[in-house]
Amino acid sequence: MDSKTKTKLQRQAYIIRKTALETIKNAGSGHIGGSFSIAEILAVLYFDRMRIDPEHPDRKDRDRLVLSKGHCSPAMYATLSLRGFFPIEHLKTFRTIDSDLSGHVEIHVPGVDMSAGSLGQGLSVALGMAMYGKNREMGYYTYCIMGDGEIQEGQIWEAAMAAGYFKTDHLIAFVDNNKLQLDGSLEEVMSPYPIGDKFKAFGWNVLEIDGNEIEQIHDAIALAQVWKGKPTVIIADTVKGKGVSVFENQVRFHGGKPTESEFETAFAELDAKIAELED
Ligand SMILES: Cc1ncc(C[n+]2csc(CCOP(=O)(O)OP(=O)(O)O)c2C)c(N)n1
Repeated sequence: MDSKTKTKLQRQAYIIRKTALETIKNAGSGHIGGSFSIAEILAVLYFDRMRIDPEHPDRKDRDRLVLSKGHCSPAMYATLSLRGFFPIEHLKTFRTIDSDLSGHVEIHVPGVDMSAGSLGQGLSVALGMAMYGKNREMGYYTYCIMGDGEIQEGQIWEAAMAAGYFKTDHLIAFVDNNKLQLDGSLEEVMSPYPIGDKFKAFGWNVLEIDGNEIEQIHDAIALAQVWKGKPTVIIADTVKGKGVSVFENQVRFHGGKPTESEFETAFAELDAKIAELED
């Protein structure tokens, strides 16, 4: 990857964070930590690797993405609006009663391939989409983003077992390994580690990367796309709340609301980063 593209995508990740935070501030609620940890993954997917067409969000040969950790809708909706699926203005309706932009991702929104919010279900759905495409040789890839806390759910492992058994290449899953869940660290609550060995045991290719590093995300996806006969899981080591000093690694910002001064600090830091990454 050339350095210009890398800087462009890094900047895009920070624009996603800023747009997500504006959306959350306007609504008065929304999940910051897990939205911020996946900003680079979304930037690389939606602004580089995915075959998508915002003018025709339902075209049959598009790549699909299931945001299984559906509470991270602020990042997803920011990404989709910035990519042109719907007007950025529409984000102002987030979490209002008549809006399609609810607190967890909804399939009615252009660009969203699956509703999610009840954790643990997304990998099963992504597997179904991937098998459909593979059996019909449609050539598209299906991506799934899961939380590291989310993989405590049993249904994930049923899907993992089936995906390995059916040799479902074209299925590329991410585990957003930000090490925190709703009310503490994974180690304190119920450790799923070592995650890679568990997926390997079910017949997956396993890649472990720094999930806030653009180039590593890009290269892992490119590698996963050429592997045949196995699904791939990319275990993305990330920081919850990444990019803003007051949010990083703070369990309070899983879903908690910042104070006015924390919002101010956050926007100042995000603006500085976006300016620093300017062409
Ligand atoms: C089945 C289910 N149980 C509980 C919840 C409430 N919940 C929302 S987010 C969350 C924590 C998820 O942790 P993780 O997957 O690590 O998410 P992240 O840190 O990336 O935000 C929980 C328990 C839920 N949405 N679904």
